Amino acid sequence: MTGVGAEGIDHVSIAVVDLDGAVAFFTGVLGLRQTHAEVNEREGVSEVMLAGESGGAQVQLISPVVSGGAQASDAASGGSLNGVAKFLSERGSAIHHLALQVADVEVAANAARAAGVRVLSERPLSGTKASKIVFLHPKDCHGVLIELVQATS
Ligand code: V0V
Ligand code: CO
Repeated sequence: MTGVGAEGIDHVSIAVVDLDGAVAFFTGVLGLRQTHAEVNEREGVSEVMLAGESGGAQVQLISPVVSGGAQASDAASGGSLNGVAKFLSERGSAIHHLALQVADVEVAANAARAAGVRVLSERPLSGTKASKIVFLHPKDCHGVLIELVQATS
């Protein structure tokens, strides 16, 4: 294994202001199919996973959830913003992160640290479908927020 040992692309994540509208576009216009949806309370996001007929990498749509079930447009207008709401208020809907598959996220995170890349949590966090994830700082990854994903076994 070289470095972090990324094995492939798990998902490309897009932060969107209008989650329902984005799902309608990615399914109805682009032809992907929704495979999963969940709310990740810790990250403060509502997320939808989409995949194409041939499988391969997924597309993840994320939008902030704020208390009371309000949406990104409300979060962006004031109050304390979570990371994704802040991102949306600064950039609008845009590609947010690239998630790479790894066999063992703790080993991968240590390899990233050894390469001088900032890992944004000391321990792995819980991601989509109970996967184990860590994030790498975009400033250490050529401007791209990278997520490392160990799928649930
Ligand atoms: C911020 N920056 C980004 C970025 N977000 N650059 C590329 N891609 C992004 N997504 C830049 C920003 O423009 C600043 O650059 C700099 O990084 C510092 O940003 P900041 O606005 O001051 O924001 P911070 O420092 O408060 O937070 C940024 C980070 C934060 C990336 C550290 O958002 C974070 O910890 N993210 C990891 C968690 C996360 O994103 N969760 C949501 C997805 P300049 O202006 O200084 O040049 S959850 C998920 O995907 C799950 C659950 C899953 O897939 O299973
Ligand atoms: Co993700």
